Amino acid sequence: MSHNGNTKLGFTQPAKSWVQALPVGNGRLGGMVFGGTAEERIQMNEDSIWYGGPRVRDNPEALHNLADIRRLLFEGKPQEAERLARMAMTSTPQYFGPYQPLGDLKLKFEGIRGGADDYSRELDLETGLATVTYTSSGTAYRRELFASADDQAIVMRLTADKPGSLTFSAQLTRRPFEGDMESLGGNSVAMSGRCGADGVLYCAVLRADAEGGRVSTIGNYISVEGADAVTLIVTAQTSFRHGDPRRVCLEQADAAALQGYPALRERHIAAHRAIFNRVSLELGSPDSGREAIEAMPTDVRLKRVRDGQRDIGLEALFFQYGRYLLMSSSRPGSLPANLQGIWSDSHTPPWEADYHININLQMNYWPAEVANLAECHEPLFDLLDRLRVNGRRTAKTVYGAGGFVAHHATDLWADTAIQGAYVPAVFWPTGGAWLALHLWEHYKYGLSDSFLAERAYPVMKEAAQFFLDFLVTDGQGRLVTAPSLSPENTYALPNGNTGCLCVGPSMDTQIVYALFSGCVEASVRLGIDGDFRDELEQALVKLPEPSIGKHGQLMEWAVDYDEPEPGHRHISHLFALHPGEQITVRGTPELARAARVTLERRLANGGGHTGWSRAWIINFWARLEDAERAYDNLAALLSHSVHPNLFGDHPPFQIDANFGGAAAIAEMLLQSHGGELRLLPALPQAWPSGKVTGLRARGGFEVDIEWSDGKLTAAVIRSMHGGVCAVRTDIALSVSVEETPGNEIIRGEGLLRFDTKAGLAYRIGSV
Ligand code: FUC
Repeated sequence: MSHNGNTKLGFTQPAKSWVQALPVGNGRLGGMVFGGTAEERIQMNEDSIWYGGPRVRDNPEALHNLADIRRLLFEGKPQEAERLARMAMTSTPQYFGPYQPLGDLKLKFEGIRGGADDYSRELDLETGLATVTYTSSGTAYRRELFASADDQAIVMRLTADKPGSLTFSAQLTRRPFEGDMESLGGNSVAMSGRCGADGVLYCAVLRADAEGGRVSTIGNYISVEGADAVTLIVTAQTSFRHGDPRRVCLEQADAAALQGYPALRERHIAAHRAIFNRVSLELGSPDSGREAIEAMPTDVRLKRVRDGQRDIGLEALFFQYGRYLLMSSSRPGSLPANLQGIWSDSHTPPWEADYHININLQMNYWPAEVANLAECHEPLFDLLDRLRVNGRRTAKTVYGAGGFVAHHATDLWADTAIQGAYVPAVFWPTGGAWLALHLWEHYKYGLSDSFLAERAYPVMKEAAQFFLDFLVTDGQGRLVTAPSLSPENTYALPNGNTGCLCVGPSMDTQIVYALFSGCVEASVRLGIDGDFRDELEQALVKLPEPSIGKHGQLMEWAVDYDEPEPGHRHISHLFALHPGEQITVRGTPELARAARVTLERRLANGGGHTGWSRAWIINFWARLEDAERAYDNLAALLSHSVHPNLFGDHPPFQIDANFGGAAAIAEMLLQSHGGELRLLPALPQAWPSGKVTGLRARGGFEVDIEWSDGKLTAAVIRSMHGGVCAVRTDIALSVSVEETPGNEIIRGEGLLRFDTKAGLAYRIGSV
């Protein structure tokens, strides 16, 4: 196998299971490449294939029971409140339908018997190409596959080193819910169907163009005989986007075929590289004897890591893989990356493979800005636009409130109702508010005033309006959410009872604090909405402060309850530490210490057992600038919570660990919350030297950092918008404008501030 560097996954066998297959995607279409020799299976997805249609599910009983539910909570009777909420608030029907597969592309080859030699199956993150090569009976075969964003098709090229060697059948299948198969004559077949009585219509088209030999259709099959080379094109669409998905599939397949393979390939690679290569990461020096390890197959490397050996190249690969997976599952015009990105082979996937918005969907987007994939964030904003419409209705029907609300999970249709009846999760009205903060983050990195005015602020404002109506006064004049809960945790009452539903869980207060403060700042920047701003400011001072409990921990609930499960996977009450910025090491040292106690207690009680939870923990330690704890948890993530193809493991597969883990690696190298850049804030001993280029920082900067012997050696900060740049450092630095070396404008230690001009780069060196 070729040298891996840190941008390739490679195997020396076909995939036996789905989590050994290699993922490709263009945001909307996904493929999992198994790479069999006699039979190939490409399991495929299209992002809008979900079971069932849009529904209005808000429970009409909710509003007139709301006061009673609140009263029971204030009286300290959570179980009675929960009983009533379960019946009066849970939506009807209770569940929305799951995300489902498009189907499989299956190839069956003639003349390939027994074992194949020189087998290799690779995924090149830099080009987005999956490649399968092997030799059989003296003939060398090669397959190359990618999902093109420009051409909206999955494209596969088959070649062999001897003319006329390609004889195979190709078909589309969708077991166990087969679609209607259609032979289009010539060289194409189609498959179409409907996902439930009121769900989307879908269609997929498969087309084969061969050089040499013969192509024909026989029933549902495409037959290729004695070809020298073949290009297969799959297109797929649903009625979610198009009135006539079949027509669009045919047009897109024709348009792709017309270009021919070399042009399709070249266009794809150029567009893919233009995004992927914005960031590079090298951990350790290139000549530190890692080549031998990096040339090993990915599963072998992973096994070494599970056996306790270190592979920092795999850590860099995991970071780049996170970026690759985000650009493959979330691109402008696609739906957001769901619990499995876009890759799912089940008609009944875990948690419907939906959008869980009490941590998981947000975590998916943590790397988007810092890892220089800002446009991949857009599908989330499109979803928010639709949540806002449905959420107005839910806010009014369920709570009698203005603004918009979304609960703990949503789907293709941007459903905002209370989803399901699992009490620890569902009665949580803060999902939409948390998502709205993603618009604010996007603005803070990119500083586009039109984005703030037209997209971000209106959604943030409406999310805030809901809470201005929904918040109630507790006995002490403070404003709190009720009913709500601390995602998905349970507390113990002194009488032995347990509860989930509560008044004023810390996470809610922290999210509302971040949202209201963000709206205040945004309205000042935009110079609008003075009265609304006053209202928010008056509410802000009535929000409870984060408080410290009997163990020295940050309190999860308004009352310092005991926890039946102290190692719980959710650590919601540390939102203020990450992704929020209310708690910082230097700004609120006591709260930062309490956050540390909370983390230590969770970990001492078995915390971090799901992949995403472990990924969040790394981010927390990075924010606490505890490099070694961050690194230990990264090592634990890689050794316990990833599959052979490096997909994150909940278990089962869930993609948030990939994205949260990638974001955490960035967070260890660069932080920019709280108005200052910190270079290498949590650099572990395991990464004594290295280089990262192209990370983004809030305030409109792009940053390259180099270090050796555990110390920063040089950094370049490119200013996109001008303005003051503040850099926190613990070693003496000098800053000069890069174009005129030696033109030192500042030297110092601690917090360096310097003015920047848009378009100029500033070189930072140690003195
Ligand atoms: C939240 C988590 C679970 C799982 C699910 C999809 O409910 O508590 O661990 O990740 O989302």
